[in-house]
Amino acid sequence: MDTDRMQWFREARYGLFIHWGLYAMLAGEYEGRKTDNIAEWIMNDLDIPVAEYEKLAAQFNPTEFDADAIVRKAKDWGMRYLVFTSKHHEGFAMYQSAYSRYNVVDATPYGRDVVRALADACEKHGMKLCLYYSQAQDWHDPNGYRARYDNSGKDFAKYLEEKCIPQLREILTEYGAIGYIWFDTPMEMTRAQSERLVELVHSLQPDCLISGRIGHALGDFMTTGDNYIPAFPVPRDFEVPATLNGTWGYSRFDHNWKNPKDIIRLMVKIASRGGNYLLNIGPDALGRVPEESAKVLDAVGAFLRGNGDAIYGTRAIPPYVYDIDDCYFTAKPHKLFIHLLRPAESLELLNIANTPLKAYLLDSGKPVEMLNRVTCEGDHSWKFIYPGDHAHQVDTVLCVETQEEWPIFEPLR
Ligand code: FHN
Repeated sequence: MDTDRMQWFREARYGLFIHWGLYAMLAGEYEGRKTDNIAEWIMNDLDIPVAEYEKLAAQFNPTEFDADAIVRKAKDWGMRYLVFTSKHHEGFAMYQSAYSRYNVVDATPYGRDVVRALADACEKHGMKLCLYYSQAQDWHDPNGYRARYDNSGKDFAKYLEEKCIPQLREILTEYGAIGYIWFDTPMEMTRAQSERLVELVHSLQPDCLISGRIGHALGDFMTTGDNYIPAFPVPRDFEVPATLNGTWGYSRFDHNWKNPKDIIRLMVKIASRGGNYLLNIGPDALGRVPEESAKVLDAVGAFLRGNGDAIYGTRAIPPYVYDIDDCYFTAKPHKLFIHLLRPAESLELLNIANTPLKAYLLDSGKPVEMLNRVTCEGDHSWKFIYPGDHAHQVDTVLCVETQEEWPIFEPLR
């Protein structure tokens, strides 16, 4: 894989996903019926007819939406890129499209191009912009695929030629450099069709990456299942798309929020296995970010301000042989970061054969007492004594600078 094109992605490690479309207006309920699935699927799951669902556009007026504030927040939260749903499965474009009037500028009283507002704000604040585009499912277009429906009578090739490809061309030519296109749910697309989209993207923006959900393993990086994290270090680039509660689009019923501790733990696990964490917010009908999301992300942002060096730009390292409760490793050249996600006064690690140069708490730089010895069983042993005031941190990150570039984890003998 071309390393230069991938460089920003590998460094970033943490991105903001934004799911926003007409579904935000229903917020998980249509005509008194609640959906028991993710909120952005409500049109499909409650069988809302196209002619009814599209009426939502005539009321879409998110006067509280502030692209600049969201991008500033994303920076504050420590995110290094932002991914916005330019068109989700519902088929509604959140930018002005010449190929379908079913878009946020031409079909709503709001009349403003949301992708444009985000692109401008990203450019202003130095944030990498990426766009989600649902290339196969389009529940508004008569020839777009629809999960759990009979798609046999559809002319999918026509949909590709007349909507998907022209719209991709628009988002790749009108909004400046795009970090990647996040394709999703390829369904029955053939390999040739997926390849055609890959070629299109690369012909318009050679550096633009492609998500794993293009299908047929043609992505520049692998996309895991939603909220699924690999159990082991992965030898190729990957990203984990994930929710803060149980839905991507806004739902007024879902209050099952993860807490900052959950998120930090997941972030550390994902980084230690070599991946990026793409964490979602779902603004409501007025364009407001749910307060609960912001609160959690604020706390994670505070953690990253002190400990970001142990996440950004880290690389997957070989598995460590012992299972130490709540302990994970991340690394970059000559630095091994030891994350301990529980209170402790001390920690002993066996079978690390590096030559340590110094050990300190990452957030404060405070030196940590370290005993480096060989046990009578013949194993290397590192023992750390934590300063008392760090006993109750969510994640106490120790940095051990080592003479060798990468950790030397010894096998069991
Ligand atoms: O169907 C979508 C879903 O609505 C959401 O966009 C997620 C994000 O990864 N992707 C699909 C399901 O995997």
